[in-house]
Amino acid sequence: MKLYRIRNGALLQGNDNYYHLHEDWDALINRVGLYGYLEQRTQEMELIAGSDATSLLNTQLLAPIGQQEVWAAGVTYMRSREARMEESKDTGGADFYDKVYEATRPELFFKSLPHRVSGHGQELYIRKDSAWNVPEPELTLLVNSWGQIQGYTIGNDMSSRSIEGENPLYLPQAKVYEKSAGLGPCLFVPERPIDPQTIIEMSIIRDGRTVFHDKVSISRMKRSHTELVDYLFKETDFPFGCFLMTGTCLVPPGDFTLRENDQVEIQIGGIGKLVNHVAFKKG
Ligand code: DO4
Ligand code: MG
Repeated sequence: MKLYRIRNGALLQGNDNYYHLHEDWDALINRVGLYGYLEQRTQEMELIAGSDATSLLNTQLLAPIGQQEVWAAGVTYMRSREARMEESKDTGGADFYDKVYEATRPELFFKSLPHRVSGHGQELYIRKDSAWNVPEPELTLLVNSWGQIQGYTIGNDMSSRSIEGENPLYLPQAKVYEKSAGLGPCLFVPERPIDPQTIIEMSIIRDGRTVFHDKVSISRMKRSHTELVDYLFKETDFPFGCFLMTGTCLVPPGDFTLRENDQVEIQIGGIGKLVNHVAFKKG
């Protein structure tokens, strides 16, 4: 099942039918047994026409987030470990990435408050004080207050590799700034955990041309989703639940940096496609 956040509630898509739920988003998504609840709602609710659903999605779609914090895991794939070691080798930071890839405790960092998140079709920013900027396509978990994974969405962990590479202590500035996190287009709420063979794919389009394209299976991740969630919830409460980005495996070549007006398209099997265009913060 897919759940879209729209201005006036939520749009539920199940078995190719659409239902308009007039419910508070935070209460709706932060529940035990979200799949079962949505399935029950499809029995009770009246269907809405496909054309009405399309028009709601075209005009009222929001990022699928209410009051949840967004967290992220890092160096969960070998490709990220290698890229990070390369970018920080001249400044002596490389060892940290190698160690965290092997360590029992994962790298988890705070990524975003809800107001800095962009949804499908909205802008994402690159920093003006950074010369090397990349998108990071990441399967993102929706976790309820009880630490249970209830759904999945597509995340873009926008990053400044020059700032992070200069010194690992600059990580928060490389990762957290206005419009540095993309989430959407919907929450995918399956009956069972997502298929490990699921493919994540990214294209970057510049002036109508594809300048980067690659794809990978999420089965290449070193850690399990539950392991990441268990660490995140060890000493931290999430009254509204939270989102957890699970790390990137798709890294453009070292000489690639994002430019204004680039279009970033991230696709994950079962969820859909998240499209954002790149801009600078105004002012
Ligand atoms: O350690 C830096 C960040 C890593 C990250 O964001 C990733 O691997 O996706
Ligand atoms: Mg990342």
